[in-house]
Amino acid sequence: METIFSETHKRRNARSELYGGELVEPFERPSRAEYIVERVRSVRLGPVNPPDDFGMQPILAVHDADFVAFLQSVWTEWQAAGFKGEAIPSVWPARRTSTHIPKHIDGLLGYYALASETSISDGTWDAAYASAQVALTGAERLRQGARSVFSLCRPPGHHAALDMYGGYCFLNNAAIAAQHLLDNGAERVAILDVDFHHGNGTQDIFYEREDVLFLSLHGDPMDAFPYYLGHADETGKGAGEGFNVNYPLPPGTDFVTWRKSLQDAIEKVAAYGPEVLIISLGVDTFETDPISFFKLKSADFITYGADIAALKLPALFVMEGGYDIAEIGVNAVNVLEGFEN
Ligand code: SP5
Ligand code: ZN
Repeated sequence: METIFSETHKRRNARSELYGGELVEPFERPSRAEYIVERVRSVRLGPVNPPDDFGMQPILAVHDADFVAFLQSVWTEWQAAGFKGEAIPSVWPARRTSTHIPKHIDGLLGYYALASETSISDGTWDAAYASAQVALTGAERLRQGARSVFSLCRPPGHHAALDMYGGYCFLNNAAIAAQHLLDNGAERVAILDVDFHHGNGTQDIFYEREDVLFLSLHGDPMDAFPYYLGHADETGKGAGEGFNVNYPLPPGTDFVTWRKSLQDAIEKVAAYGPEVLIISLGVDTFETDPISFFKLKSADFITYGADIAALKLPALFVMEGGYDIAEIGVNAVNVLEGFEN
């Protein structure tokens, strides 16, 4: 399996994450991608190639244009306002507030943020842009006939919504890849999100559409980030009714239980009959992940990679989360090897 990877991910190197009232080193840090690409190379998964550049158009086919412009300029504007630290929102539109978009960068930041753990700093946009290109290049390889591709995206994307960033995500790489396939001849795409966290951004982007089936297995939002989306009763809206499927699972969920939801999701994907399957691949379901509460073991990642392969669909794996960094390479590549064998 070919891996697409951009060194530009290193430009995303924030100093701070607001966690439990402290500013800590971000869980989502550059070494994550380095461990994964190292593992890809050591098991000889296949060639590792840089992305092509598809420009802004496929990003703007998914995200709000003002939001994208904000991401491009926020760091410069934040500094120009005289702030000394990284860009962290401290105020939000909340219940019963107006829908006017403020001018001051402090207000604008909260307007476009869905969480405050994701500090913005120099290079964030460059890395987010490159990460989207990594996903797009993977999608393009499938269009050219590849059976499977690994888009080693960093920063991740599945929390990024139409016009919101957060949860370590800025641009929704999986959604951008899906839209690119739809805009180039595909009629139906399925996105299976196996990251520990609910893919709220992907759900948001496709919620009213029937050309993308979105399925997500995740920590129950009653107990886990992103808290405000990901319940089982969110099934889609309008033309999209029935094309959004959530599997919220409780603290302590082990592989046997998790796999039952996966099997159900796989049956639904098969019934939908998409041309392509995109997997939002987060390995924060691992038993020792520092911010998550599922109990998957390293060998389980091989097993479920094989489960997904049984669908016999062209597959684009898009890297999302996973924060037990010492094991992230083994776990992510186990899925890919399970899929291939
Ligand atoms: C892509 C991805 O995996 N994003 C995850 C973003 C999670 N950010 C909020 C983390 C809050 C963790 N709180 C858990 C308490 C654990 N003791
Ligand atoms: Zn996650």
